[in-house]
Amino acid sequence: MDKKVTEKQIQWYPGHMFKSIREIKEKLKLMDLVMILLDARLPLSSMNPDILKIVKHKPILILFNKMDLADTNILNEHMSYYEKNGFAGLKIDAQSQINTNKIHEKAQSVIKEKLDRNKSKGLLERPIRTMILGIPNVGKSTLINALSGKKATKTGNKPGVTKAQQWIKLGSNFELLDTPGVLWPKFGDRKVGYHLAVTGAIKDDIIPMDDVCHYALLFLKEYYPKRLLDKYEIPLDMYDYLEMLDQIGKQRGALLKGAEIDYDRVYHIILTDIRNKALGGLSFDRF
Ligand SMILES: Nc1nc2c(ncn2[C@@H]2O[C@H](COP(=O)(O)OP(=O)(O)OP(=O)(O)O)[C@@H](O)[C@H]2O)c(=O)[nH]1
Ligand SMILES: [Mg+2]
Repeated sequence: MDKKVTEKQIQWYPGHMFKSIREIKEKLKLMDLVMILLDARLPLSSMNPDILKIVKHKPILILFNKMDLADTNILNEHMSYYEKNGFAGLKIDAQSQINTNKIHEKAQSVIKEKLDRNKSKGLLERPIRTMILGIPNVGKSTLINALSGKKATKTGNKPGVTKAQQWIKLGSNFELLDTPGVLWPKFGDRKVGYHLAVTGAIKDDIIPMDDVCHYALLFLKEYYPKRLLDKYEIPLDMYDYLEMLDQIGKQRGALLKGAEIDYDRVYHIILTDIRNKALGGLSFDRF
């Protein structure tokens, strides 16, 4: 079958994201600190430049979430990069609650001067007021539920689950504002759009599947060729995108009547395997 690879600029910036940005600006002055959740698999592509511009004068704690899905060595490199640039950071897995118990102490250290000042003025210690910011589907609501020890907010394995801001008070540690995930109007680098699409930050029904899977397979071929061999029996000397698609289709039995490859099913297999760690921990951003 002749398949033509299309190239489109990926974009997703509906009106509710624009509105969310305005609401974030309005609430900012109430915050002691802001927490930016990045996706540990793409610590550069998942940093929203518009958000960073808005919050850059506030104390910031960066949480690298979904550490369980990332390639650990590459994640550590990115964490050092952010640290060198003056950001406090912590890697976490909000779903399995790894390192989430360290967040309060880390947040306290970021705003230590303010806390010390308040203490010397004799002010009573109060919960740290913070907002959780990040791209869609990065795990903001899951983190809030982990910190609160109950299902305080709705979560889901697709972008755009949280529709409005919501305050959650957590005993004496935090007062947290959950916010809807936001992207920005235009991704400067095409790779950013691909990384966001592959990992599920952009609604699947608006992404050009063929184009995104093309990018993903060539990326995996470059950085993780052995995993393609182990998972789909793609030979190490096979580099052609269409041949790789056909191989996955045959190996997984994604066939139409007449034994033609069912490409839509192949796209689904690729993205699901990447997102569910069936190909191991992956890091998409590289220096
Ligand atoms: N593997 C893994 N999955 C996670 C982690 N944190 C969250 N998830 C999953 O990621 C998906 C999205 O989580 P949410 O908490 O709804 O994400 P959100 O950032 O609130 O998304 P929006 O409200 O759409 O902006 C859910 O399926 C979570 O179970 C993590 O650390 N590791
Ligand atoms: Mg949410």
